[in-house]
Amino acid sequence: QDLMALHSYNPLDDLYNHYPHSLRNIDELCASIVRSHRETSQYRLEELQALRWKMFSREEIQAYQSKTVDEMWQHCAVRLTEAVQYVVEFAKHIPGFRMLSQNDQIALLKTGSMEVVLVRMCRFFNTENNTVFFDGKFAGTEVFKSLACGDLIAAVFDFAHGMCALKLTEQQLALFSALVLINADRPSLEDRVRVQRVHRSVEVGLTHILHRDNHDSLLHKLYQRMAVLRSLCSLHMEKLRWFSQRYPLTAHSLFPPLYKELFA
Ligand code: CLR
Repeated sequence: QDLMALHSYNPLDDLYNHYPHSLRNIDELCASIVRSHRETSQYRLEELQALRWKMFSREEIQAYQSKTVDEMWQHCAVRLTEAVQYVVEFAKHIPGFRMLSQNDQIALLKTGSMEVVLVRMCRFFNTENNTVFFDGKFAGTEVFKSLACGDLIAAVFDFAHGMCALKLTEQQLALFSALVLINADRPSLEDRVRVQRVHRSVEVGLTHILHRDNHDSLLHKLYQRMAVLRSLCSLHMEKLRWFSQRYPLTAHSLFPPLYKELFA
């Protein structure tokens, strides 16, 4: 009985014992996560590469800068919410995610979806001129001036820069995103053990991919990035609280429902 339980616990644990069937499971797990990432990533890398030098003109930048604080917040909240919706789709196709209770799926998305959006941001970032793809063109930090949270924007751009420096492949990025999302330390989880189990299998998958790519040393750096992500997201929440206090009406009636549901 116990042995059966142990065996069904997690076949991926056997990876480094070279059980052929577990290797196949890992490959399948990685393949599903990579497929899900690809199908929900909005733009292919080649497309973004081709758009790389499409920048906002001085007039367009000025138009963003002359928006009021609440207009610009609302605008960004809409953009962020779109990005979050793709992350929700991504999550649904991570093997094991749908098996979690609805409560736990929501708990993971509540704290993790913004982190995954920020991880994904590196695909949309041009390190040569520190710009991010936003509203169809590449935007520098000055475009976000009217949000009145320069420290958050600077930290987010910094993070994107650091992620780009790791030069992750799409597969590595897919597995890392899944690892960030399936985190057993999130508050208000019902079944931590089950989340931990899914987390472990994704971790084995990422380790496997990094090993195959001869990049084992990346794992440590990725764990460091996860700590930075956590602090960025609490800064985002702090700004959101500040904003909701100053502009309760916009926050209450003009923010997308999903944005409110996840972050408020
Ligand atoms: C991230 C990767 C997604 C596509 C995407 C959509 C919206 C972008 C986001 C990316 C990066 C961060 C972003 C956001 C819109 C506004 C936000 C540029 C590229 C900036 C940092 C402003 C945040 C403002 C909050 C404080 C409301 O697949």
